[in-house]
Amino acid sequence: MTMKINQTTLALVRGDITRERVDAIANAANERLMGGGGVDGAIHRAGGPTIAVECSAIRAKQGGCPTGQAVITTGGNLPAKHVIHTVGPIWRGGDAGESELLASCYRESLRLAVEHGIKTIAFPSISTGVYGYPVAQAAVVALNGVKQFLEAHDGLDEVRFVLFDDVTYGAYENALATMEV
Ligand code: AR6
Repeated sequence: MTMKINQTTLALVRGDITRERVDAIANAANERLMGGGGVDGAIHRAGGPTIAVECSAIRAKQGGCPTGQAVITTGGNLPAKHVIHTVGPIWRGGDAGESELLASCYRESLRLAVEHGIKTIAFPSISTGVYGYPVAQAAVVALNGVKQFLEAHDGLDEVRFVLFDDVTYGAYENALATMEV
């Protein structure tokens, strides 16, 4: 499923983000940039140790990455040249600023991408695994966050959501179908 927002294609696909041939993939990281399970573990395994080396340099310099922010490293052995690590909110029931923080993840990742001349970027569904954000709600926040950014900024050819399972893909498909263009 795809949609065009100004000059940028917004696409939804099912798949494993570590295999995507794009300039950058986003990682659903934690504040310490320590690696972990889920998509974070898969990215570090597939990309090899240079990603963790660069994460540890960022940790030494600025202590990590606050929730809602993003940092960039090499993609190591991945087909993608860069990994943009962003830290989604842990779901606490919805009244703890979760939606603003989740929208910020997408916005800050895209801002960093444009700054680095990245033309194509893939996102996983941030926060909807270990961090427990309900996927139907997260999909609306994610797609609207990306849409708002693309309406205000040129420079990206494609933003692709790479969704790992049918339930997640379905939630994003529903959210995109009901999104106003
Ligand atoms: N490609 C695309 N999506 C994937 C892949 C993959 N290879 N593997 C898993 N997913 P999660 P979070 C999906 O838990 O909720 C880590 O330990 C997964 O099915 O990876 O933001 C970090 O270090 C789900 O739909 O991220 C943090 O501590 C989505 O990615 C914490 O988990 C996000 O699930 C972050 O939790």
